[in-house]
Amino acid sequence: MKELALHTGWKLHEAPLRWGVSDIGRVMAFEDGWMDCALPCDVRMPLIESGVIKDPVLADYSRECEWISNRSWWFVREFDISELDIGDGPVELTLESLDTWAEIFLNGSHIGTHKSAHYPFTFDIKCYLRPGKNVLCIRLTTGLEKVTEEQLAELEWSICHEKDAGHPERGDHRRTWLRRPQYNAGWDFLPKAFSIGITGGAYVRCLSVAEIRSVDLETLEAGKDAHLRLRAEVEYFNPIGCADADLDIMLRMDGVLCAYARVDDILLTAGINWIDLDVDVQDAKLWWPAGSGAQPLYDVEVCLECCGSKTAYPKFQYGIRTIRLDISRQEDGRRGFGIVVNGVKIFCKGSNWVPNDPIYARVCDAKYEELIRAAHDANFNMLRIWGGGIYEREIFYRLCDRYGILIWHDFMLACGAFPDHDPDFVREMENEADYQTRRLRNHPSMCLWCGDNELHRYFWYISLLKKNPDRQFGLRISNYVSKKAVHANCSRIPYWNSSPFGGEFPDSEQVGDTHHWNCSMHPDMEKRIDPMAYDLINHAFVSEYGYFGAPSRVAIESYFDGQPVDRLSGIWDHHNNDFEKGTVYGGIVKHYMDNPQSLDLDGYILYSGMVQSLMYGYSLEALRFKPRCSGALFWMFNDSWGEVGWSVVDYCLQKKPSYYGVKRAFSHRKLILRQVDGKLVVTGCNDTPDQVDTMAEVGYISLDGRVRDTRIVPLTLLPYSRSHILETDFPEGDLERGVVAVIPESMEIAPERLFVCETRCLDMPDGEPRVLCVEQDGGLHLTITSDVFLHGVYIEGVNDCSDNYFELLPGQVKTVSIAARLRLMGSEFCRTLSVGEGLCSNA
Ligand code: BMA
Repeated sequence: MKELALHTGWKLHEAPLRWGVSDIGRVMAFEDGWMDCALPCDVRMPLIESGVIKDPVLADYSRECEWISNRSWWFVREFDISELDIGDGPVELTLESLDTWAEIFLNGSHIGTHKSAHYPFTFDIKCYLRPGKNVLCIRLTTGLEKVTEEQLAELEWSICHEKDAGHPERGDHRRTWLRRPQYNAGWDFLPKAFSIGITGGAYVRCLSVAEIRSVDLETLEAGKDAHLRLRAEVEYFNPIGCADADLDIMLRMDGVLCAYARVDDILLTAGINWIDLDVDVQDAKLWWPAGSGAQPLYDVEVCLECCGSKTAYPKFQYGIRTIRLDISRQEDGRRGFGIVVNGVKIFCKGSNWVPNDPIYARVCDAKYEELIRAAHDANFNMLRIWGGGIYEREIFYRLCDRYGILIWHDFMLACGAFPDHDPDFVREMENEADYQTRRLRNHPSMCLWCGDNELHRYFWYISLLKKNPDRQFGLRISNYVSKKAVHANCSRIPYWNSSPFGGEFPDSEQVGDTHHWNCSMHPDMEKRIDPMAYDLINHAFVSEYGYFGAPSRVAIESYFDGQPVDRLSGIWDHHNNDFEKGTVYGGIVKHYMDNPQSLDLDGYILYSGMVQSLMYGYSLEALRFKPRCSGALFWMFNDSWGEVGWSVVDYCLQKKPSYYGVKRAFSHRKLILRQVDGKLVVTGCNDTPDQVDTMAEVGYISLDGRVRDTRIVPLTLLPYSRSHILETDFPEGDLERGVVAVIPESMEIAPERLFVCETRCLDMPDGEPRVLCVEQDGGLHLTITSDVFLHGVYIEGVNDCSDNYFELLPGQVKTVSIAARLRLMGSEFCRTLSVGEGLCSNA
């Protein structure tokens, strides 16, 4: 046996914080108080399981857990090496993720200190091993205790967003000195709940005399025949000699060999060796982002033969595609910012991704799959991994490859001053960037590395740099350290210094991306809740902006943990995003009704969700409408815990009404209507390679359906296009009693109406949705219509349907596919279809 996985069979004990390396004997002498655990393991997991603490994501229990950071935590695992096939090479211990400050012992000897959760601890333990039973012990703390007041003073005590932004309970100034996940120090979207633990896998591996340490597979040309280049890094462990070796690579799809290349008789010299090998793939199947094509993945095997033994690099999947960031100058003199895949400019549709839990070690693969599938089903082609979180587990990247989700990946620095003047910190960053760029470079989904989240913007706003001209407070990491790592390890993946970045100052319209928070965080409530403000954005790429909505009843009841849900309670406040500041009620008043405080809980969830849906739907369309804009990522897709907040899928994986607003705005084929200079302008978006030609009805339709002042026009959506396809005189009619609409004949493109005034200003006719037909196969398919205009038609009690919380134009027939049973209800502005069991069986 070559490898021992040490995932199960661990024991955990706590001790005072001051117990350090020299106290290992005292810890090992504990006779009781040990908790059983398995990896990945945050100490909170066994503590919750054994009833010592309550789950910090529930109620306000996060406040009761702070003592955990003031203890040291000792993990112990025995393992037997009798069955290990130890040869001439090293025996390596790998601990994939240690959060954060770790002292590692083997058989009582201290074998290392590791200070980063962002890259593994790897060490040759051969000379520490004993025959038979061995004992591994790891002491872990948050690392916060290591940060001194002097160090904080060196950074001018500077972090943003939490403590300094007026959220005294959230955040901790010490976080930026530590290479640990930043978000669980407390952020606007979750409370303080520091992670501590062995948050990845653990292995002992017996290596051969030579091993393939890493491979870099690059697509040089992606045409009918593709040309790839493999660069393998091979380590020869004999420190004083050479050896002969052969290396080969095989690409298979569905078990069929598609390409093979080999290099014979290589001379490996002591230490590290680089071997290049070109590979041609005939009739290559190209990988595309979702909506623009398929995601064929080749199974890749790279093998080395040396000194009579064969070793292989772990098999991986590879998508053939080229990637480029187009920042060329545009006609108006400004620069663009667009991702180009296989030579085709992609409009990036998606959102920001945050860790799924403050206790990220407990997030299971099924949750990742559910979320990435939901992103794909909402017509996303991009997620941005935000720099305040974590480098995700392998499963995340595999799913993105499989579902065609491009990844904009920040390095893990966010919102604060970081000690780039400290050599130790810089070394940690170098190790982290080197490791992560190698680890992730072969994923076809990886399309952009970005230095950090908001550091450049932060220092633009505050005067720290001017006060300390010799300091850069972290900018050096993004401007040099991470940039160099990307250039050295995967230069074909574009790099951007920060998000936002570009132009004379971050957020400028001239160059780069923007975080457009001027609307939803505007001190003036009117500006926060006006969707049309997003029509005014002129940036090349919007990588953040957000709007609030309530989570599902399921999520709310779960975080009230059995206590009655009360919107005036402390628990409600604790689970309300720090920046919400009355926006939800403000939005409901603007768009639906006075006195939203009187809504019951279901009404609050529904109407806050409808406003969030409108705000996201309208704003994403506004950005997609602009020829200059090449990407729209809202903040944020998922939740770290249950709260009234920015996300569209909540902590309990329930889709909020806004999920569907986003999904419609991101349809791969889509018409977007706007009134420009008194004209009706229609933009046709077609992310797909197939052209669509259709006739469409255009004009004014009264809400009651009686007036239909329309005409028929031909529309063409060229392959991979986004352009104005129709400009016509603005239809005349009373816009409180009717809508301006475009209704294509083709079922591939949804009808659209122009938003001109708040829903509450529309003179809504009486009417109900009618179910024309119910079909059932694997799921349920409802064909619904209405004689009059209906807003907010929703099917209650289902989480998985093709559309929900939608409008029906008079006479429109729409089919919705559902994965479960349903019920429909009504309210003043929102109409629900009640498809209970009765209706299913009557049909
Ligand atoms: C952005 C992010 C986060 C933050 C979000 C919402 O700027 O980078 O730091 O949570 O705003 O406030």
